[in-house]
Parts: sequence; C-alpha cells; structure tokens
Amino acid sequence: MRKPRLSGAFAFWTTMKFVDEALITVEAGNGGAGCLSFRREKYIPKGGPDGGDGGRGGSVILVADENLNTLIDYRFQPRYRADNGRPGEGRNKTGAGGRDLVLKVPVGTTVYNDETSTLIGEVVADADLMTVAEGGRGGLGNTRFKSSTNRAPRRTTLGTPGETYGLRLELRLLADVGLVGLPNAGKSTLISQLSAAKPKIADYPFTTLTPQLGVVSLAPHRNFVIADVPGLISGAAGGAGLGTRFLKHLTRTRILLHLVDVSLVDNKDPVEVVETITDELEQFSPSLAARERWLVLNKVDLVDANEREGFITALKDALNWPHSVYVISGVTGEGCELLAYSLMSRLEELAIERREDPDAERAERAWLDQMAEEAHERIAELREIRRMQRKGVDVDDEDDDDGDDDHELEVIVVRD
Ligand SMILES: Nc1nc2c(ncn2[C@@H]2O[C@H](COP(=O)(O)OP(=O)(O)OP(=O)(O)O)[C@@H](O)[C@H]2O)c(=O)[nH]1
Ligand SMILES: [Mg+2]
Repeated sequence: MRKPRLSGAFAFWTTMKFVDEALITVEAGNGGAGCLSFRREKYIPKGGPDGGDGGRGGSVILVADENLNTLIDYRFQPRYRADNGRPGEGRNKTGAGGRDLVLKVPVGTTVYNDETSTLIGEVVADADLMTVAEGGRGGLGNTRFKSSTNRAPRRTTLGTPGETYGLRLELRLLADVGLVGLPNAGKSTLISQLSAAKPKIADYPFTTLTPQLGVVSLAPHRNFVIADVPGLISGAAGGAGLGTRFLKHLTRTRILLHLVDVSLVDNKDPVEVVETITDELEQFSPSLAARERWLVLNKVDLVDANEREGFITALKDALNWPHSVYVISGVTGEGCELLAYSLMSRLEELAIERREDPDAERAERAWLDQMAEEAHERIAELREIRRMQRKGVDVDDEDDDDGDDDHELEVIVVRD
C-alpha cells in the first residue's frame, strides 16, 4: 500500500510529556473598601461626604488557546491569584479594579470543582473564556449613605472577598477516531501504519501503557487524529488490567475503530472477543458503547489465502455488525488505505451534517456531554473503590491496585 503521506503542516513532529490532569487553586481578588471622606475645600467649612466606592477584585478567567496541548505548566505552579480592587478615595473617586488573571489552557480542558467533584465547564474552541473565580465587589464609600436625615454619614462598607476554589483541570486528547480492542489486537501497529506516530509494538499484552496520538494526513486539509489507548480485557470496567480509565480519552472522538485479531493464533473466538469489548465499553459508559463503531478485522495476512474469503464471509455473518466492517493487515498494509480514506470521508460527512443541521449539532453535543459525564462518574466510582480498598474495606469489585491516576502520559503532539 502507498502509505498516506504527511502534508506540510504536519511534517514536524515532536514527542513530549503530556499531562492530562492538574490540580490548581484559584483566588480572585477582594473588592476594595469604600472610603470615608468629606470635602475639604477652601471657603466651604462643612463639605459633604465624598468617599468613593472600592474597586472590584480581579477575577480568574480561563481562556482556550489552540497552541497549547498540555496542562504541564499547571503542575509546576499550582496557585493563582488575581489582584485586589483598590480602596475608594476622596473626591468620590472609585478605587481601581483589580486586574483579571487570565490563564491559558488547551482547547478541550474540562474544569471540575475538586472538593465537590462537580463539573464547572469546558472550553471547547479557541479563545473560549470561562470565569472560574469571580472577583469580590467593591465596598461602598460614605457618599452612598448620604440622606436627607444624615448629611454627614460616617458609614462605609468593606469589599467582599474574591472567590477561591480548588480546581481539577482535565484534558482529554482530542482525537477524531479512537482505537479499542484487546491487548495485542494490533492497535499500535495500525496507528504506525497510518500515521507518523511511532508507538511501541510488541508481541505481548499491554505494550501500550498510555494513550498515543497520531495524525493521519491524506492531503492538505484532509487529515484526522487517531488515538491509540491501552488494550481492554474482560473485567476492565472493574479495574482489571489497566482498567478503563484511559477510555475517557475516547469520549471526544466521532468514530471508534474496534480492532479484532482474526488470526486465531491465540485460539480466541473473534465473535466472543467483540462481545467482551462491547460489554466493557457498556459498563464504562453506555453512550460510548452506542457510538458509531467500525469493526476492523486485523491480521488477515495470517489467514490462509485459500480459506480467506469463506472465513471472512462466515465471520461477518456471525458478527452481524450494524456498522461498517473492514478487513486489513496492519503489518502488510492491506486494506489500510481504504480504511483511512473511508474514515476521512465519514468524518467530513459528519462535520457537514453538524454544520448544516443545528439539530444534528445539538444532538452531537448532548451525546458528547453524556459520554463525558458517564466517564467522569465511572472514574470517580473506581477512585472511591480504590480508596476503600486501601483502607481495607471489602468491596465487590475486582482488585485494582494500580492506584495512581496521576501519571504522566507520553503522546506525540503535532506542531505546525
Ligand atoms: N501478522 C500480523 N501481525 C500483526 C498485525 N498487526 C499487529 N501484529 C502483531 O501483533 C502484535 C501486537 O501488536 P500491537 O500493535 O503492539 O498490538 P496492540 O493492540 O497495540 O497491543 P497493546 O498495546 O498491548 O494493547 C505485534 O507482534 C505485531 O507485530 C497484522 O496485521 N499481521
Ligand atoms: Mg499497543
């Protein structure tokens, strides 16, 4: 097969540490105090009140920046504070407002309140803004309290404190296509066949320990991002193997590719294998399991050439799959080009649908939100199970002692 070539924009690659989670504290500025002051002017012995209001405290605002693809900086500096508002002054001068603190985050960053674990929001497009801590209001100067009965009020108020929150920032890899399958199904081999990504490939399970991204570039402006995540095994939803926590990276994809090893070298029945993965996806997030998922029957080079046609036809009949089914060999490249172009066309079709039909766009957004929510809940549940297990409390779920969601991910990122 002719390997899809990388176009200019994607020709430059680099590998870097990719952090997909960060805990930060954000503190908005306090409002400035109101001022107590009276006019003191020549020839006016008893001037009225002229204390101005305090200025607003600065807010902490997140802004999406498409040039960023990591939250790593937030690991090094976890605390952020916006300026306080200045106090009011005489001559009815309002105090200067505190400057807002604007923090750049990658597009796709989701923000949670870390204490309550509630979703605050997400920045989805370049330059999207989200206020995460509101600055305090300025206090009132004594001018405000002037009335017909009190011409010389000495009352003022303090500004209100700025909001302070502990936030958990999460970044999902933004890929259009996500790969799922058992360990050894050939996911990494396929991504290396289709893109410039060079993931580790080996003949043992769990070669891939962290998600990897590759860009499949067919022509200028015709490219998509494909995500390779660690393999799933039976019981993954309960934490077996590497568990399902990496699946959250697939909750932003449009199409899932489900790779199935059809070589039968390990004596696994492909139909059962497909069911295993479907079950695990369903337990993790029913709406992720219901996503458009193409079956990719892989390692077809290992099937005897004479029996191949009959074998594949029988297998397709047995699977009775509702979406597309492709037959490939990630190693020889057979069928890979057709798969890549079909994915591209389908992604373009879906994009046009979303652009032209507001209902389709709304439905897709709702679906993405639902997947993100289910994933978040399931991961929180698993975290809780692990916490209980560490405390020695007996829980029904499968043992899962990998314990650490906090690792760094190694991915290949794209620089223009
Ligand atoms: N003959 C043949 N071997 C393949 C094919 N695709 C993958 N393999 C082999 O299968 C083994 C596993 O491939 P990987 O790409 O590492 O599989 P994976 O799904 O990424 O596995 P994990 O990362 O462990 O989940 C390697 O030895 C590959 O060389 C194929 O199409 N034909
Ligand atoms: Mg792999």
